[in-house]
Amino acid sequence: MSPPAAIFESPAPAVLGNDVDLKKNLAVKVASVGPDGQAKTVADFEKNWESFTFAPIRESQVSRAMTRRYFKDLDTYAESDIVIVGAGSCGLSTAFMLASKRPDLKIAIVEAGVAPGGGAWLGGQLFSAMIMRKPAHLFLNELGVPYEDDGDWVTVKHAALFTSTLLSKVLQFPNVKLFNATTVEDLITRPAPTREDPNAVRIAGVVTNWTLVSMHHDDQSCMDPNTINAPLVISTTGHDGPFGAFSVKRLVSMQQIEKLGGMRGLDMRTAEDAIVKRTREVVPGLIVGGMELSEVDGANRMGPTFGAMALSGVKAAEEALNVWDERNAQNAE
Ligand code: AHZ
Repeated sequence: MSPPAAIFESPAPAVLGNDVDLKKNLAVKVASVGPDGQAKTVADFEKNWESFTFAPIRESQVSRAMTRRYFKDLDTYAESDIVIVGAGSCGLSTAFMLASKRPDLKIAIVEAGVAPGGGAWLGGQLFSAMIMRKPAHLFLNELGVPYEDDGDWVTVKHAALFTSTLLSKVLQFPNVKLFNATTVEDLITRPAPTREDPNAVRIAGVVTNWTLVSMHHDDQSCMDPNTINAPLVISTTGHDGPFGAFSVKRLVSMQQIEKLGGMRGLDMRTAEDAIVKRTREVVPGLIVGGMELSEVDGANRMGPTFGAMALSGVKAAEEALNVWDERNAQNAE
C-alpha cells in the first residue's frame, strides 16, 4: 500500500529544532474542545470536532518514550524473582495468583507470541464459549468473570472474556512485566549435584531472544541471545508443538529427566485432576504447569475444558511460594 498522498493544512504549529526547543515551544496544548477550550471528558468531544486537535508531538519523543521504558524494564527484570514462561491460560493464572499474593516479587512473563493468551481465546473447535468444570468457577469469581451456572460446570459466554479479563488484571500489577514476542530458547543452569546424580543442575533463569530471531537460527548465523536470572522459573508452554513443551524437552536433552511420558489421548475425567494435582517443581528451580506437564507425566489431554489450566496456575503459584526462600538463598550463593 502506498502512503496517503493527501495534503492538508495542519492545525498544529510547525515544529523545528530539537526536543528541548519542542518542549519549550509547544508546552501543554491539549485537545481544545469544550466550553473552556479544554476537554475534560470524552463527552466534551461531541459536536466539537472542528476545534479538536491532539497535543503536540515530535516522532522522536514517541521513539524515546517507548525505548526508554522498554530498556528500563529490561534492566529491572534482568534479575527477576520469578520468570513465567508462556502466557497461556495457565501462565496468566499463575501470574495473577503470584502477583496478588506477593507484591514484593518481581515477576517477568516471557511469551513467544505477539498476542498473549495461548489457546484460550476460543473454546473447542474454534467455538466461542469457554467451559470450566466446578470448582474452577471459584477462580472466575476471584477475577470477576461472569458465567452461566450449568450445574457441574459453568459457561463463560466467550473464551476471550476470560482471557482478556485475566490478562488485563495481570498487566495492571506493578510488579509484573510481560515480554511478548520474546522466546525462551534455553534455560540457565547451575550445578546442584546430588548423591544419586553428580550432574544434576538447578534452573536459575532463562535465555531469551526475539521470537522472530529464534525462528531464523537455521538460516542466519550468530544471533546470540539475552538472559534473565531468577531463582525460580515456572514453565507453562503448553503441549508439544512448534513452540510447546519447550522447557521439559530441554530437560531431557540436558539429561535432567530421562524421557518424556508423552501426552496421552483425551479423557476429561482423569486429565484435569491429574494436571492440577501434579503441578510441581520438576527439577530444582523449575515448576511445570498446564499442558506442558502432560508431556512430562504422560497425562491425558482434556480438550476444551479450561478449569485445570486456571487451577494448575493456582497450584503453581503455591508451589513457587513454598520453595521460594530456599531457591532464593541458593541463588545468592
Ligand atoms: O506461545 C505459547 C503460548 O502462548 C507460549 N510458549 C511456548 N513456548 C514458549 C517459549 N518461550 C515463550 N519457548 C512460549 N513462550 O506458551 C503459551 C502456552 O499456552 P497454551 O494455551 O498452549 O498452554 P496452557 O497449558 O496454558 O493451556 C493449554 C490449553 C489446552 S490444550 C488442551 C488439549 O489439547 O487437550 N486442553 C487445554 C485446556
